[in-house]
Amino acid sequence: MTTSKKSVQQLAAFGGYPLFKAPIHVGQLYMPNWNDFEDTFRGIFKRHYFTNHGPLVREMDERFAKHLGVRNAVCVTNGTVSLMVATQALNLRGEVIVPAFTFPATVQSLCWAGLTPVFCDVDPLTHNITSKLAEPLITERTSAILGTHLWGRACDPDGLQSLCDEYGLSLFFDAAHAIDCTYNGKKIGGFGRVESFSFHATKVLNGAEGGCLTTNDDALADRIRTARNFHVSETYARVPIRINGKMSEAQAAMALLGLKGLSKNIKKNKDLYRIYRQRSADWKGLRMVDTAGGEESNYQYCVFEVNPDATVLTRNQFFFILRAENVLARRYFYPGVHRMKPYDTLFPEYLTTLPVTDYLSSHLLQFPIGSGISSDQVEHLSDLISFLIKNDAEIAEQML
Ligand code: T4K
Repeated sequence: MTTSKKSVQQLAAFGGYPLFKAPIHVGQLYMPNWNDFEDTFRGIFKRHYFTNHGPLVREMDERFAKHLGVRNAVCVTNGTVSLMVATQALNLRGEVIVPAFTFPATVQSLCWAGLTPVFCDVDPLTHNITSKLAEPLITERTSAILGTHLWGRACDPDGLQSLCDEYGLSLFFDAAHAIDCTYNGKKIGGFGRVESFSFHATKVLNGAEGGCLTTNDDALADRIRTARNFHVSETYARVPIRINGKMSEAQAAMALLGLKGLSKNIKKNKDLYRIYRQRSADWKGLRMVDTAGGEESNYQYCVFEVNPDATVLTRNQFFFILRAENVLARRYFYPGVHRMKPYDTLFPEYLTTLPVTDYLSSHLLQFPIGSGISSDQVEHLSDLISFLIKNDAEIAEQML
């Protein structure tokens, strides 16, 4: 049960009762059907086979490749290890151009491989790096560009591919947000040399943890399969170093059920996204970001931009007011990776060269969406936001 706010004093931030009794999260948190889960796990118990490329992992590799329409999918432990394995399989060296407006894993996977990240600013509309922004950063030390399809919106695949072809660079993508998103109507998964997905519990395809590399390059797929494990190798391609990045049977069981429920899950996201879009049409100072850009999307992230010219409430004030009401909105990605340790001291030059990244990281807010919340809850939350916007001056004054 929720009670709508009639006065500013009733806001939980000022001592009132929270709008929601239990916290509501931004994550997808898709739960498979319990009986299906039990059946799948019974199979694991019966086979006494838990890891090292078991039948469920192989099935997930095959099904995910088919689902995306790519030649190879290689499942791994998580989306971070996935990127680390990609750097080894691609045999990169020197510098890699990468956004700072992304989850830290995108950049840190490069550092684990001894590569130097070169931070590129992002486009204010798509929130992604582009060929135009990346080209001036290319030096003789550059070996690759790693783009993130942020919020599932494609990261200039054509422009970046032409640029990489021209300069002889490898292009790969962090597609952690982009399962079932398209570019020019084609599913993300086959762009660049390799794409890296995440099946984290908060993602649209929940493997509890898990990740996957997809590529149409068979030789590269062999190197990825070699790099993801130490002992039981299916392939004997040469890679600089290897890691235990294997997906377990338990993860594959969850991931397969996640794949089964994917379209239902995306439909739910889309329905909730529509409610937010309708309700936010007259929200002065809060603009819903178009994460689909006219393509198919999984609507995994519901992103709003706070416009300081149209409301006196800051992004952080919205964030703390909502937290008090048990709405655990998120400030992805704050701060930009260039402002995190160790990059702020290693590369202080970026503190002044990424204006769009800095703007976005201090003005965006992600609202709850996904299987864990209902349309009623989104309506109640929307009522609350409308109330905050209507009373922004009084609230801001009380927050001083
Ligand atoms: N590249 C990009 C662009 C990424 O966004 C990510 C991960 C990666 C690479 C790396 O992929 P992985 O190595 O993670 O596979 C979350 C996720 O942990 C992370 O996977 C994700 N991106 C990132 C954007 O969000 P947190 O720390 O902000 O959120 P977390 O895990 O606390 O979860 C969000 C909310 O969901 C919480 O309020 C609590 C709730 N929750 C979470 C979990 C895990 C639950 O209720 N149950 C749960 O089991 O990072």
